[in-house]
Amino acid sequence: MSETTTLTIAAVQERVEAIFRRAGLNAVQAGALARVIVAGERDACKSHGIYRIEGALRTVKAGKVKPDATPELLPQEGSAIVKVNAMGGFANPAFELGLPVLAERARTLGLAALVINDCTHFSALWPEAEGLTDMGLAGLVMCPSYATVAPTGGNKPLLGTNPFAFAWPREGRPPYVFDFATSVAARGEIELHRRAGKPLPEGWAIDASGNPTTDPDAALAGAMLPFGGHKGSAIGTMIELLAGIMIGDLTSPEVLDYLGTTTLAPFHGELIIAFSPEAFAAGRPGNPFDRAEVLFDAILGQGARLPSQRRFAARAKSEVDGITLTAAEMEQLERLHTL
Ligand code: NDP
Ligand code: PYC
Repeated sequence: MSETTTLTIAAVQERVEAIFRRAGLNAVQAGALARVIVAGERDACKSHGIYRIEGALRTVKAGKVKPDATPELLPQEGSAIVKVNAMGGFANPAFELGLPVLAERARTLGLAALVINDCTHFSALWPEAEGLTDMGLAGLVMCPSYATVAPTGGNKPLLGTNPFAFAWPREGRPPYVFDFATSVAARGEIELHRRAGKPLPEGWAIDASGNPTTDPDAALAGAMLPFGGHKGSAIGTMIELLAGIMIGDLTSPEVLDYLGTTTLAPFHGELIIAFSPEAFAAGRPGNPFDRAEVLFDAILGQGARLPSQRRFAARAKSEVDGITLTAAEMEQLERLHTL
């Protein structure tokens, strides 16, 4: 059995943040980035954990993201649309800046949207989704990526893996959250299979000639497939429209043209929509949160699990036992710290 090291969540945060600071990121960028990466490790979401540090650093080195950016909140007093310009930095600090204003507007107006423009986004969306439920709000989060997914019936990369998350707050329990790529799997999963020398499951990808493949290299050179056939293809397209074109930011094909590669983190925008369930349900019978619990109980009552249940169980364990890293992951952290 290979050697492992267990560190507290705070110790991993300190190490990851130090790596980003040494690489020239300002405190605002480094802190927010380290928080989402460490949250990924804490919640056993390896495809968006410390494995992502190298990609973020490569993107900084390539000059495609500004390590010293300070996000700016655009003045739109009272509007349901809250806009934050990430100023060419990462999306995560821009979200942290916009969230309190978004929450205040959603509570006042019943719903509000946060538009983040000019950002690099490489992380999972559930940290943003949970930011909403922490404020007692439900919400949707989405962003494009870069062209790596063929639309159903097509054979070339066009759509992104376009992640989509939803969250609903629950009293005294972890929220209901789902968060997934609109491709069969996140691109990070293909890369992790390649690194582990493992074949992909059938139905994930096609090669450069449009034939089905289970070879991760052939998949990376070809195209990934949308989840659920035409349904995932349409949802991926909706995300290009709402979180690309509608917010005046790049679509996945435009991101690929801009970057010229999928080895750097994508530069585009992000859309977060927050709802106040109380405001929507006002004047109608029943408390929306109590009614939601009835639905969740019925799902669980059939022996099904709720999305994020695995993740929250991993989080509860990490909070007690710490985060266990492999020797290769520890070596990666040491190496990146001395770059
Ligand atoms: P997964 O298929 O691993 O998981 C998707 C969701 O489904 C999770 O909420 C998961 O909960 C839930 N789930 C899984 N199995 C079950 C089950 N049996 N019953 C109920 N719920 C279940 O996600 P993807 O691989 O598609 O995406 C992984 C991550 O990659 C996401 O966080 C996404 O945001 C991110 N991503 C980011 C991109 C970007 O551009 N920034 C692009 C693409 C993806 P649980 O976690 O508890 O298992
Ligand atoms: O895993 O598909 C992915 C991904 C793309 C950009 C960030 N994550």
